[in-house]
Amino acid sequence: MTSASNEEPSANWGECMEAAVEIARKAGQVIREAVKHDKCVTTKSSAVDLVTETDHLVENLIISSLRAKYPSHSFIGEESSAAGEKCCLTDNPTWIIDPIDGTCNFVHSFPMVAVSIGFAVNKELEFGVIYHCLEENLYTARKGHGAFCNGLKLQVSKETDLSKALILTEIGAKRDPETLKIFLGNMERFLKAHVHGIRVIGSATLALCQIAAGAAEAYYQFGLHCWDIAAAAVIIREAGGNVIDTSGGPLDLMSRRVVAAGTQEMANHIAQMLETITYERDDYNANNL
Ligand code: LIP
Repeated sequence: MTSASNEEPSANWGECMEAAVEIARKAGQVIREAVKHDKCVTTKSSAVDLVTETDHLVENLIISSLRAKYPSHSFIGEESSAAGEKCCLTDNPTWIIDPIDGTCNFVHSFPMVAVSIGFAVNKELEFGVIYHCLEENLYTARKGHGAFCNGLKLQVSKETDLSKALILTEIGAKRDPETLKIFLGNMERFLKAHVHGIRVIGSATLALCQIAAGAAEAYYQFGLHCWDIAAAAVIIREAGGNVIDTSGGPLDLMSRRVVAAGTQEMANHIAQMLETITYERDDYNANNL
């Protein structure tokens, strides 16, 4: 079956996913070695939005390796975007890469650190690979082919009752008083609804993988990026789950916000209780240059 806007047959995506797995494992080796040593840390959008030389090294390793195999494809990378490269999704086959998700964890040698590689064609997510490199857990999913962790099939939680839910979230990089007030207000609303608990693990991709694995019922966040969501969205959907916008509508990959849950009912519960924190879209620059 040929895809609508470009000539490559979608059957190629299986081969592309194998290439993503291979380079994610190589990137994981680099991170496992680097985590043992002192890190040269700088900041980006805020004092808590950290980046290290290893983030740049790993992103260059992943993009140069994939670009050599697929020169006609497009690439969106966290650090290339931070350096000013356009971040926009076209119909062209596009790789969406977070070289080190959980950079703050990496800086502290806290084990929730992952490599995330998503792939989209015609703006449709086709597959996702997330490698929890410090624990050597490989999460993979391809549209229509199911989701797996180290080859074992993943299944989301089927819980629909909010008062039986374990929820994950992240604070993001904005820590101004207004943002903190809304963030803590959202958490308070769920705690008052007697959810079983709320967890913050410092890695959006690995938190989302817990939803795919059925280890928690829901995840919500404002302030994450398309490279935090792309791969995980395919993995959760192929594990039987739902990934939507915080308004309850369809996911907008560039909107910097997401709700993911095992069931549609749980996703709707979460969305209805959230007060929005606004962030500039990832494709803001692309649309305004
Ligand atoms: C991190 C996300 C986390 C978010 C952080 C940061 P990074 O990604 O995983 O959810 O709270 O602000 O965006 O920067 O480590 O790739």
